[in-house]
Amino acid sequence: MMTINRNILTLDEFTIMQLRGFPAATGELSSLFRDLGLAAKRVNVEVNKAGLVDILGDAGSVNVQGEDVKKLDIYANNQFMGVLKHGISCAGIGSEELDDFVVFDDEVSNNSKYVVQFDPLDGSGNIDVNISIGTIFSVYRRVSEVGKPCTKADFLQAGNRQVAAGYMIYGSSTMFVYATKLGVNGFTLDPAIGEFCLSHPNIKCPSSGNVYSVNHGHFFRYSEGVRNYINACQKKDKSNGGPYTQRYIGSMVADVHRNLMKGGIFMYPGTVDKPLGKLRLLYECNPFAYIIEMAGGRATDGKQRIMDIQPTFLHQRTPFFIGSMDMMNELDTYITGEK
Ligand code: AHM
Ligand code: MG
Repeated sequence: MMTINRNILTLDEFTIMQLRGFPAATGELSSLFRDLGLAAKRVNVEVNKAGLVDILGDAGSVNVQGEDVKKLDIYANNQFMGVLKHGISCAGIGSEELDDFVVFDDEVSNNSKYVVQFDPLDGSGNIDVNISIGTIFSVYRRVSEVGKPCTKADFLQAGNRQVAAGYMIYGSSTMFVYATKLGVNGFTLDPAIGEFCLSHPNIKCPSSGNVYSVNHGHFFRYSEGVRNYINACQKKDKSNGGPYTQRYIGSMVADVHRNLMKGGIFMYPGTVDKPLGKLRLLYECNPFAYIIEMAGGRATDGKQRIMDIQPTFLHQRTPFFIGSMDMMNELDTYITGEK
């Protein structure tokens, strides 16, 4: 008789088991994760063969941010938008690749509880050079009336109203990590069976670490407080938790994933010429802020909690500081000029 290995829990099994503890759960959130997992598997296949087929390279257009769009960005956007549109849980989306929010407006979607915002392929400048990239997503319960098309107000909610958030990393292995108020869990894709399997249960971010991640090339354009903190990182020694190591992949999903697992701090500060930095609040910073807080860390814009910022438009940018609790607290003392 075949024995079933109950040590292995698939994403679906885990999510259904975890969420059925809630009397009000209708299965829509588990269904949403299943849809996102399906899109991620499709994107993973294309990312893995990016060097082989003519899907690699510029699509010859620029996105709404004025950046080159890679073909895989478009492919990933279409996959995520497609599964959400045809699923039963999502009434509309916001995406880095699209000018405006998309209201699905069909009978099933209008009766769905959630809206989702995502960056379908973050760090896509790294595709050509075979470096890890990822997908980032954020889930909100609608504030508009279910049964009708969703509205802009559903998308422009502060991050502290997220119901769930997560990311997929297409790296040396492919992972799907998501957070709900029940905690943060990570699933690794088993390519042999094509399933995400629970591999990193109940992820907690160590309260301190020795990695700092920042683009040093912009050093002289950062504020004095940020420069002072970076200098302090370089001077750390055994007496005060050091020495520190600098790691910056240029792919936020990979940088923040490493720091989440091992402890560390990631910074994308504003600069003299770009005071709001580069990263987008709704589909890059808010989801990671939710995940890190659920794992015991913190995320700010240098002044306030990221998730307390009231968004005003889809592609809004913000300076971003995220990581281990003690390191974030120390950063604060430099930014506020205490040190
Ligand atoms: P993208 O959304 O265009 O891919 O840009 C976001 C990426 C992040 O993953 C990464 O942390 C950052 O851009 C790197 O930017 P820089 O090269 O300016 O340091
Ligand atoms: Mg991005």
